[in-house]
Amino acid sequence: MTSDAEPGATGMGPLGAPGPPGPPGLLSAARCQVMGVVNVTPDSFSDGGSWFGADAAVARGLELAAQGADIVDVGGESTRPGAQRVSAEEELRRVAPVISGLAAAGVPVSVDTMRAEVAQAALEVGARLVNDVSGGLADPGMPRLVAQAGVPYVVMHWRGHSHQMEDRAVYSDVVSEVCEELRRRVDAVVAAGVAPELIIIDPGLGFAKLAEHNWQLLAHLAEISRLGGGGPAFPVLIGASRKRFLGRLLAGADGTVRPFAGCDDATVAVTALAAAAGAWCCRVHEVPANADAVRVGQAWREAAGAAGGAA
Ligand code: PMM
Repeated sequence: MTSDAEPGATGMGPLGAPGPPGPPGLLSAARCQVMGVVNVTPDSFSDGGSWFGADAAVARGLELAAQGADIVDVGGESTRPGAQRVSAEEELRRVAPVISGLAAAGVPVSVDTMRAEVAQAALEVGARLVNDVSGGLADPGMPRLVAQAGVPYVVMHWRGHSHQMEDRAVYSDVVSEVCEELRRRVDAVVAAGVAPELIIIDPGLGFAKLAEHNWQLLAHLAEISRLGGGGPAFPVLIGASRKRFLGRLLAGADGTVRPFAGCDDATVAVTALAAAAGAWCCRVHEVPANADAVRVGQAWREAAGAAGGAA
């Protein structure tokens, strides 16, 4: 079951502290990182339309960084269930000025894209990490591009584009199937030249997953970090923020799903638990309370004597 690819970090945090493992350089840290989200889209699930203009998006990214985001994730294409794709030109038109504005201000930026063409242009204007929700499946040119650029690469579990993913949320054992499918993606991107120590894995909460699948994955981060085998831990990124499974958990007595804006406290609870379990990063829409939560998770982890990755 173990992937041939071995991440560079083998258990201890990159600073030798009992933090989660992480890729070297810019993103190394002794505690779980906070990734603040800026969706430059008119139609993303929770914040679509809020930061659609470049100026508003840059201002929001600066605000998230000032509130404690370690990384700001900029995306120009909605991945909510049922969303239609936009052209690469439109995606780039949305994200490029935002990434260059934030990078010029010294903010570490990741680009949330499935397209190599967009990732390349984003890296040229200052992005320092590629967040690919398709794990290299949507654009076969992506792993090669990331390998050449030598930047950290988020490989997320994915079973198809937004219009297909609801039908594909079928598992007999979600944890082992996600681990196995992620392992195949990790092997493929390593074969394309990506350095294992620059790979971050992500179980892809809400992407071809029902609520019960998301909870199972969250409860098994250690297994996911090791891709279901006994090998070393990869850093794990968790994107639970404002997702519908939280709204369902918090549904009213009449069954009405809690709207996304009412799910920020539950997001913070997931962040604390994920950080305590050794997640490397949590991707969130609202930063301040999550920045506190990763510190709570880290203190908990240290008091429990945990060292290294998800455990
Ligand atoms: N979720 C969304 C977008 N990008 N990236 C990663 N790595 N992991 C995720 O779970 C993830 C992502 C969708 O969320 P949004 O549209 O509400 O921001």
